[in-house]
This record gives sequence, structure tokens and C-alpha cells, in this order.
Amino acid sequence: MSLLKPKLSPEVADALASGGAIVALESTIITHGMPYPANLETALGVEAVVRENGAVPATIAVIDGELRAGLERDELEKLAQAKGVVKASGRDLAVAMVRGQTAGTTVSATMLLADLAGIDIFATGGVGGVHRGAEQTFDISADLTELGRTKTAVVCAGVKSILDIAKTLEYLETQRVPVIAYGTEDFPAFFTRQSGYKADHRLDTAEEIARAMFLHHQLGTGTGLLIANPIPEAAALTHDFIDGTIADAVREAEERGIGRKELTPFLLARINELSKGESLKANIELVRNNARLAAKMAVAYAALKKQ
Ligand code: PSU
Ligand code: MN
Repeated sequence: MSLLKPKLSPEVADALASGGAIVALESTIITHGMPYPANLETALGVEAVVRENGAVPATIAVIDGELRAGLERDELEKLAQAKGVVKASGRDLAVAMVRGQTAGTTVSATMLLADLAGIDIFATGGVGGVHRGAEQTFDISADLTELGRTKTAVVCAGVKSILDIAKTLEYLETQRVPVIAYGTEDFPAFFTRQSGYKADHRLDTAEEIARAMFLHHQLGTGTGLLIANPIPEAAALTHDFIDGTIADAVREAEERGIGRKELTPFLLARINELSKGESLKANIELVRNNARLAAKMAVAYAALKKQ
């Protein structure tokens, strides 16, 4: 049985055919991670940043049941305003196809589809992880198991402290996923440049990260890589400001009994409200920053593959 491939935009198809640099982008951040119109502006802005840095953007989603890599502007506009869109992790894709649904793809689903398309690098804001209280709820994002089985390098700004960061790092260790911090020893916590935990590894250039990716795959590890890129200093929030807000949002979710796939979108929306939009501003900046690094990695990686 042959493997499916997502339908490629002409630009992405050209780049793949010529061995050019491509950066995959996810769409749950558009459908469930940010409010309209900030989600659309961010999606368009991130694509522009990828292009400015020499790579082709491939936003991944399911549109009317069709797997897609590379969306046109009007499709992004529709996705950003659509109501009742599915949040699809890798396990939800087949049913979304059968039902003809439109879905935002999580990190897990985006990695899977990027890999099927032949795209090696993917930029996002934050990945899912082990939720606080997971010892009771068992709530561990499929993003982490996907990283343990799919060969995509994911550039993120670390994980938010809506998650149990220590357990998330432990889980990635179990899954044989290297966690590489860019230009720092610290594992960043999304809104802040430090989480209180160290990353496993530090590399200081996009070229070095691309070489590490190349070798990681040549070793037949079969796993992805997590690249943690700290939010730019000027956009970072202070621990004092954001930690209380996150704690309030987590408590509220618990009180209201929110769980499973609704939990992360609820927390993101609540943190945005409680922070009066400060978290959203930081979120936009860090995603752009990740797109920049991912594009530079993609340029370096494309050159390595041609050697
Ligand atoms: N964290 C964020 N922003 C996001 C997400 C996580 O800061 O948009 C989204 C991503 O698409 C991620 C998904 O893959 O949430 C994880 O959801 P869950 O925790 O339900 O696995
Ligand atoms: Mn979950």
C-alpha cells in the first residue's frame, strides 16, 4: 500500500522538486491558538518571514477533507475565520478526510503530513507536552509521541508553564528526542527566556543545527528533534507577570472540568484575556522569531542534502 501525500501548492511542489528550502507551518495555531484577526495577520506575517529568509512556507491543514501543504491567501483567510473547525492531531486525520472536514493540524498532525510531503523542518510557537497534574489525568500531548516517531525538526519557543515542564523534558528524553536550545543553555518557557530547566544541548548557529539534524537522521534514530529558540529579549514577559496569569487559567480549567483536546485552546484563550492581550503580542513575536530560525536551518539543510 502506498503512502498518501498531501496536495502541494505549486510553489511548494517546485521547491520540493528542486531540493529547495521549505518550512512547514501548522494551522491549529490559526484555528484554535489565536483569535481573529491576529491569527490571520500572524499566519501571513510568518509566511513572509520564511520567504525573507530564503525558504518557501508550507502551511499545513485539512481543507474540506483534503490534506494540504501550502495554502493560498484566500484559504488562509477562510481558515482564520471558520467556526467549528476540527482540531486534528495525527490520529484524527483519516476521519476528517472521510467526513470532508476542515481541520487545523496540531504539531503532531503537521509533523506527520510534513514528513509524508518530504518537508524536514517545521516552525511553530509552542508544542504540547505533559500537562500539570498528568499523574492523575494522564494528559500528555500526542506531540511528544509524534516527536518520538516522525523525523521532523520542530522549532518552538520551548513550552509554556501551562505544562509540567520538567515532566515534558523527561518524556522527550524517554522518546529519544534531542532537545537543542539555540544560543543558550536554558530551556525557554515560551513567554520567558528561561524555564528554570536546562536544555540537553546548546548550538549557536542554524548551520550547526542543520548538521546535527543531518547526522541524527543518518544515524537511523527515526525520531524528530526539538529546537528551542528563546523569545527575543524585547518581547519577553516577566515571570512575575505571566506566572500568576497562567496559574489562574489552570485553576479555572480545573474548576470547570475542562480536559482532553479542549484544555490547551481554553488555556491559551484565557491567558490572552487575563493578560489583556500581552500574551498574544509575545506569542506573535516568538512565532516570527521561530520562522526566521527555521528558514535559515532549511537553507543550510537543503545545501547539506545536495552535497
Ligand atoms: N501551545 C501553544 N499554542 C498552540 C498550541 C500549543 O502555545 O497553538 C497548539 C499546537 O497546535 C499544539 C497543540 O500541537 O496545541 C497541542 O494540543 P494538545 O495539548 O491538546 O495536544
Ligand atoms: Mn491532551
